[in-house]
Amino acid sequence: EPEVPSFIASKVSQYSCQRKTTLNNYNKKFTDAFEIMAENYEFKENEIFCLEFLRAASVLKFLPFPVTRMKDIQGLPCMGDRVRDVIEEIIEEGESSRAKEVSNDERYKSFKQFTSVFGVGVKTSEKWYRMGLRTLEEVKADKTLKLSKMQKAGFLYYEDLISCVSKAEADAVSLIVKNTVCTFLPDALVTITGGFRRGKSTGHDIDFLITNPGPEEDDELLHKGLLLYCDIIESTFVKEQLPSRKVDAMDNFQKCFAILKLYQPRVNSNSYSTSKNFDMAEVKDWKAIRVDLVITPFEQYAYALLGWTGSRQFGRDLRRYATHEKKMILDNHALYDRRERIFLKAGSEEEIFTHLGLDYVEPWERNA
Ligand code: 8DG
Ligand code: MN
Ligand code: MN
Repeated sequence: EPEVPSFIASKVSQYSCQRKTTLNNYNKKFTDAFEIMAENYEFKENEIFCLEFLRAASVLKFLPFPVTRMKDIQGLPCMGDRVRDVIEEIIEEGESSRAKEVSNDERYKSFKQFTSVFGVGVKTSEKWYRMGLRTLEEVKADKTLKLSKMQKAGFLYYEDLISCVSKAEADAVSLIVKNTVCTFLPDALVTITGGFRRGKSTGHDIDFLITNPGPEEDDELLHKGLLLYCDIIESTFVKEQLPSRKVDAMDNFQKCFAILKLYQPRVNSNSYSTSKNFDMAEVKDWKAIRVDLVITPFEQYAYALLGWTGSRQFGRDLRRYATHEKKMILDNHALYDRRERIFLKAGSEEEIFTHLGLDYVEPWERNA
């Protein structure tokens, strides 16, 4: 057998938080098909089938070799009949007819376009689709639609926002955010989270976590200039409340889903900035970039960091593991032990893994 000898399929955990998943994926042709299937179920609000395909994709991303025969997936968790059918067809035909059907499906194509706009989710897409709208051109042409402030910004900066954010842009924005935050809060800690912390080289946005060590919190920070578009959500966290049990719970931090105006380096310079190049007034010398800013109280920082680093699937499995294997409840604010009826404090991600009885998984191994 050519396979890695130490690999034992039956020992692979069903929880991605017990696996180390880096960015090198030997099974992209399978996982791409699964992700299309999962997205289509998400558009149909079928969470069970959606998660089934996302979990299967996550298991194959972890495999240290490419699957070439059905025997290769024997004993692996999360390989239900629907998943196996897709794998079998890809092995035999090179592609999945189901995934192909979905990607050509009118409803899927419309939802894919609609949800590519910042501020448009499944609910809005459903509404537009029911109204008979099929493309973004048709949406833009329909003057009777009442768009939210977020959606208007989404259309206004559409081209910039669908182009990926590069690591260089993320680093440039990071400097700007750090400088700006530090003029208001000199001791603040600003950390990139999300995909860039997991080692990805591109992203759809840049995620930041901001905390101020020490007693006082600054809930004015987000209200101070700098942004092209900013939808500020005030903190709704209530002390002593139990962590949320929902699979995909939103947290209660003060946060801001923003669009930042990043001035591009001009011809003879190679530095990014947020101040204008006056000699190039006619050409657009900036790019709109999606930025998530999350403000967290210092004592919740480790939990927020773990939650916002993702991946989404890794976070889901951490919470599922806590609930089903440890009788604990985990969210982005806290970990609650239901047996002991206490909140478990943590000053680092390592401590949270220890509380859960899990081996530590580095951020770049959380690409589940
Ligand atoms: P990408 O931007 O490169 O596409 O990938 P990403 O960085 O992994 O995804 P993301 O959508 O920016 O989300 C980053 C992590 O933040 C993800 O694991 C889920 C987590 N997260 C929360 N709360 C929320 C929330 O309210 N909204 C979003 N979008 N993500 C959240 O913990
Ligand atoms: Mn992100
Ligand atoms: Mn984000």
